[in-house]
Amino acid sequence: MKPITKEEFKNKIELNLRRQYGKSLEDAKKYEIYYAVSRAVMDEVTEKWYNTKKTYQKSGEKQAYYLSAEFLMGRYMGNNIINLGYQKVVKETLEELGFNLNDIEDAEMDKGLGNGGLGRLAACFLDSLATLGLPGHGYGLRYKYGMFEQKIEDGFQVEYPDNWTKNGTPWEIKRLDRSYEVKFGGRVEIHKDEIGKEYYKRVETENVIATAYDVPIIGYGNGTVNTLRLWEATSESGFSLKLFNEQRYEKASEKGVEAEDISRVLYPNDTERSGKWLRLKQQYFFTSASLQDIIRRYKSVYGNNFDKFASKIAIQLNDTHPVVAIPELMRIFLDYEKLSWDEAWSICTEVFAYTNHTILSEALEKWDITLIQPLLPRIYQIIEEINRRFILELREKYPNNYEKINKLSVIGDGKVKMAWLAIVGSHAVNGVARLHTEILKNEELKDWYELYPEKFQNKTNGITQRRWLLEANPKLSDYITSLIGDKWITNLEELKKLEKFEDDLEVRNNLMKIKKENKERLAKYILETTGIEVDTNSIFDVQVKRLHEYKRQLLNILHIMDLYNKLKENPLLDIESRTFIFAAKAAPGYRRAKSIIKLINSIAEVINNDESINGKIKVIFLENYRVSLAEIIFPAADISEQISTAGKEASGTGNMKFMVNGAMTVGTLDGANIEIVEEAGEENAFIFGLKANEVKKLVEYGKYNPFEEYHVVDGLNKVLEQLVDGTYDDNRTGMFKDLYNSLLYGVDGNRPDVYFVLKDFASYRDAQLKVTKAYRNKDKWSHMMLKNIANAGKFSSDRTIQEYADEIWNIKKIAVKNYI
Ligand code: DL6
Repeated sequence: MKPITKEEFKNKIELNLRRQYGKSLEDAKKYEIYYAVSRAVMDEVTEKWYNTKKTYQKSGEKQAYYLSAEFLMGRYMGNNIINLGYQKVVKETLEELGFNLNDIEDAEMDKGLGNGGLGRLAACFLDSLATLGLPGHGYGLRYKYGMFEQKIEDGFQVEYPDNWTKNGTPWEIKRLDRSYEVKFGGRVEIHKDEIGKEYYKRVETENVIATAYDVPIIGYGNGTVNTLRLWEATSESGFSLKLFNEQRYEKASEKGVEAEDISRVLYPNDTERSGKWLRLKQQYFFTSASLQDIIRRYKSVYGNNFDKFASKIAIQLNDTHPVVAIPELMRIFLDYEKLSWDEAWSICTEVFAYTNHTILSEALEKWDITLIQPLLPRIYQIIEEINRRFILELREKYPNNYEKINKLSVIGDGKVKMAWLAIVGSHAVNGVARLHTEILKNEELKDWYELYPEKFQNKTNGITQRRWLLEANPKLSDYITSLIGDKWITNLEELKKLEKFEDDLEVRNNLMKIKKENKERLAKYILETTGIEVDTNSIFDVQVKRLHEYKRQLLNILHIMDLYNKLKENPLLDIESRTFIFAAKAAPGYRRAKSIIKLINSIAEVINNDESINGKIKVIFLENYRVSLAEIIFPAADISEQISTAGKEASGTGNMKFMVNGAMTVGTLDGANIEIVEEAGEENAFIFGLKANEVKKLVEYGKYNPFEEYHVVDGLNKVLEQLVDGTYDDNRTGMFKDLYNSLLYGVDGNRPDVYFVLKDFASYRDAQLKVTKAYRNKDKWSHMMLKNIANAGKFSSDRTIQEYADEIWNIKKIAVKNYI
């Protein structure tokens, strides 16, 4: 295909504007230009997309499908333009038309169809699959409302619907020809076929229609366009004209609303039974539609012979959310395709693989039988049968060891344990960083590892450098390319070549200069959104991630309180100026996480308005953390706060984005921090705190008493008392008192300071002192920065995906041919 010219591109933009809005360039709004530019680019994508599909089909090679309840894609336009190699032509065309590409990009709403790390990882994986030319696609849910829009009102988090489709959705294609029926409820009947063989039939079900929306996933510079297929739910008989005409309006659309609820919101609040019901519905809905789609595609080539299924298809289960796919594939094989149990089961276990993303045992999903049985009666029967057969195996392996058999049973205590089902039904189980996988093998899933050692693998997470360096940090990207060429874009290990400049002062000064410019970009955003002016010579110390107690934003803010106290006691205190930057969303029902947001904001209010400290420290909470905001934050950070309680963070991926953008880690030896430090060198990070085995021992001995820290660690008692003495205002909600109690006394039956915030406080403060010292020595600092960037190669999701492809999926690169 010939590359598009500026003239052609301009014509396409104008044409799309006229067609979509009946407008010319002169009177088009920014989001209309965004739409028209996107559609113009989509015209170019569709041919490549077609060629990719055709090539895959003709090759007959194995394909992988990534089933995930979350895909945190962010914005499409900038990334797609870059991967297609159209950045120059689009930028220049827009400039000639009097627009700025960055401004137009800002009109695109983020696709926040995920919560945090797990969903963003899925998005990075798709980018890597396409860039590596691997036949791998995503399947998920097209939530009408993604992750909520967060506003901070009076210091509190307030949630608003995230209406991401409001500026149009030019990057997707609705596929009316790809829709499937998904059945809920009803009963199971046993029938006999012509030869007298029994089969199961679901009757009196509520049927929901799944309709596909396809999003192109564009590989960098290689002509590959894979697919992310997201399902939308509608009802077959969604609207009753009869009831409407009887003026029973609510009743008339009731069925439609109920069906549409399935793809209405990401993570419906599931504290109540009805929320849980909806969540399970979502999971079954998207996995069933995806499997029906995969089977349709397979059958179009191989007909009803499933012998090749496992050698042509790999399915990755992203956490437990899509695990109901295992009994669903069994159901389809048994009830529709009439395979025997053994045939069906052997295919299933070869096809599925499961990734675990959490050590928090409370986060491992379990469904009440009283929920799953009425909602998915046939699925429940199949799970029972899977478990019955599994228990028979266990009895042989562990005769009379009832305790172990009970522990491993997929069904127990009135619940179905989805992680257990995943392990039984998959050929591979992986953790997402080395420490995480070791903890799974030796602690959380110890019995399972003993039973199936061959299934366990580690796949340390990664991030795509195309979004997190090339797109997010154009200045640094250009500079790196000028030093070592541009191969790093598809092979991040190339960054290692930067090491030859480690003694080159000019290079290191340039890195510092770029960092400063990126800090200025962030400072401008901060000023525009909060009205607060920050000093770009100060250390930008950043903690951005979901708000969770184990991630310990509380440790960060307690340290800030202490620093502020010290500064008040001694205004001449010799510290380096710092801007502490936070951004985080708390789950709507997670009260303590919301208290921490309120605390950060109350402290920010006091500190930022205290003239006596001469702006030496500032605290910024940026609202509505999302991918596009993260793209401005990472390049501007000096310090990356990765301070989870050791053993709790499965991997982390923000830590990798900071590293590749030249920020230094202040962190515990947790998750992927361990591997980051290994690569960068411990002297190029600020490591503190308890190690995972020390945390484990403290928990086991049960002797930890936070009052010891309270009394012994200088300044800590003052900080803690300030939580309850009115120094900071929680608007009489009792939120700060609860934080105080949770740290010192334990609430709701929990032990005090579950996450060892106080235990690690002194060591954290020491690490922060080292930061101050290191930052003063610009020579040292710029060297550390270079070392971090140069050694970030391991953390590309290209490396991770190649490992999945080779060691779990067994799929190979396919070069796309031209069919049109
Ligand atoms: O694997 C991606 C990401 C990890 O980097 C984070 O460490 C981990 O917390 C996250 N896990 C989840 C799952 N639920 N919980 N909790 O989001 O996965």
